[in-house]
Amino acid sequence: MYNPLHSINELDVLVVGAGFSGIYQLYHIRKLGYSVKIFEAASDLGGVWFNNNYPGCRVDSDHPHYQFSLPELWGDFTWKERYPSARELRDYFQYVDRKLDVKNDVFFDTRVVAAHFDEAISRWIVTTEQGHVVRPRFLVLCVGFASKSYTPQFKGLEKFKGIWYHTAHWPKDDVELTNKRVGVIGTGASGVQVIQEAGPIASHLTVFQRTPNMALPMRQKVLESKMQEEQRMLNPSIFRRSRQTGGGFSFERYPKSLFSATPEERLLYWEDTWAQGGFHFTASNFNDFLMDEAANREVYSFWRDKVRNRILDPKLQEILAPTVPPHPLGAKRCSLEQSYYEVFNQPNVTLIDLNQTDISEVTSKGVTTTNGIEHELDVLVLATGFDSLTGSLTQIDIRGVDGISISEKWANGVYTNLGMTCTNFPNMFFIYGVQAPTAFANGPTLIEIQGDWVVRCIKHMMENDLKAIYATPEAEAEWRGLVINTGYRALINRAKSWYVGANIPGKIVEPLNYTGGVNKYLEIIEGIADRGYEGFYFN
Ligand code: N01
Repeated sequence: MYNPLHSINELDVLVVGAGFSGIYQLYHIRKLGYSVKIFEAASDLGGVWFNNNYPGCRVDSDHPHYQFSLPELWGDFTWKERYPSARELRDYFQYVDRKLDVKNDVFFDTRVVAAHFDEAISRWIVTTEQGHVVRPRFLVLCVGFASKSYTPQFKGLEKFKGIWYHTAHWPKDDVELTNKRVGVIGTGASGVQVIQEAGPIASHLTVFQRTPNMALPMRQKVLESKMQEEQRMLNPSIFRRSRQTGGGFSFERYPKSLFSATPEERLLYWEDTWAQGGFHFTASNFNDFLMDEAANREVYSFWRDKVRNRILDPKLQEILAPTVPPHPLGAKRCSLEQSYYEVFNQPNVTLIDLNQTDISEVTSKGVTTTNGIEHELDVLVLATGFDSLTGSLTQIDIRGVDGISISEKWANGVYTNLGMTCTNFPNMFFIYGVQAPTAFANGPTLIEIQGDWVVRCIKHMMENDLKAIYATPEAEAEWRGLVINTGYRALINRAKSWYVGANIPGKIVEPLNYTGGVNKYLEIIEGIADRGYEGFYFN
């Protein structure tokens, strides 16, 4: 049978992944007239929004921030909700395809398993799972930060007779939760969303919590199309402003330290940002709340009191919003919730504090905890997260000029230049990954900033007939130093979370994100390009 992949051998650019990052690359590279294709492991566009189907899945960035800023794409798409669901985002990606004709250049169900650089021809030799080989000059990895799921080795999991899924592998056909006994392990962003969805419909819901989520009110709302039309003219300003702020949103930290404000000023300001909903509370908070422990504690107290007011049982209050915080607020990602805390007031919901009684094993009937109680379940949801940031790349056999793989290179700590390139891996770029502001940025804003940098670099090389770009080891060491030093200064890294790799047993624990802010990051990377790619050399 004819397979169009066979006709492709040499390409200017191969993009891996057809989510926001990959489509943005395709759009720009194609415009420049270079040959480019996307290889995508899944069967449709959308990246995480195609793969994540678990009940309640939706984005935590509010409208209009979570979309492409390309003028062709925001003029006539009408969003339904302030925080769109995964389903709505999948519709958006179909709209993007209709507008930009994306799918013609995407090979779906095409998983890249290896990429080896051949220095003699300055090309990447890329192999897919089906054994196809292509040789692009440039390899742009747009595989996201959460494409390698993490399932803990629970004893006995294989014996469970009910249905179990990790949230990232939830099937496309609905799994019925109505009137079922549902268990959820994990209370991160995925867990919170499943829990508030399952609580009202399950016959019984058992939540296994290790660390409480300092969740913030989402304040979801339906978007009226007339209001959207009126506000659209602001979009260009909002998208430009998003590049000028620390978090990649159009709102910024309050330009004052917490204790320089009076208690009244603080309270009124917090009430205001709390009422706005979502990350307005954290991203617009006092400018030292993620640097100063005492300031952070004040913010925590405000959060704790707000949350406790919604929980009826004092014992549950203490488990969900403890008197003493387990870590600084913001050191683990705060989720956005709509009815999360009310779920625990329901009589059909049990909260297990794993710090008091841990999971001992999974049995054929459910989950047993160390106090000897067996929690019988029909459906077990593992909302246990991802080998974030590095796992997306280390799961591919990527080898640079010296034959060393990316996972070998990072075995004792991550080294990148600018969170987009690596020494000894010439002509390879990655977007929305490790050592960039990834975890602390609105996705599309950072993806477009990094995407522009990569496109500019490729254009510069094509126009000047430069075969390969190499990051110098000195520049890489300097970037790592900056990421580690700024990271350890911030409270953001004071929790056992995926921000620092502490969620994966055996993974090196260190700051994995650049915490200097999206605006500062943009200034740095643009400066480097303006100065003729300082820290890189070409041949
Ligand atoms: O994963 P997580 P996630 N026994 O790592 C628990 C993005 N995202 O999929 O905190 C018991 O945050 C673990 O407990 P603890 C977003 O950036 C976005 O929820 O380590 N429990 C934790 O509660 C997000 O931050 C959206 O003590 C165990 C949970 O599992 C990132 O993806 C939606 C355990 C894992 O939480 C990851 O979120 C979804 C064990 N052995 C995801 N091992 C939106 O935009 C782990 N846990 C809405």
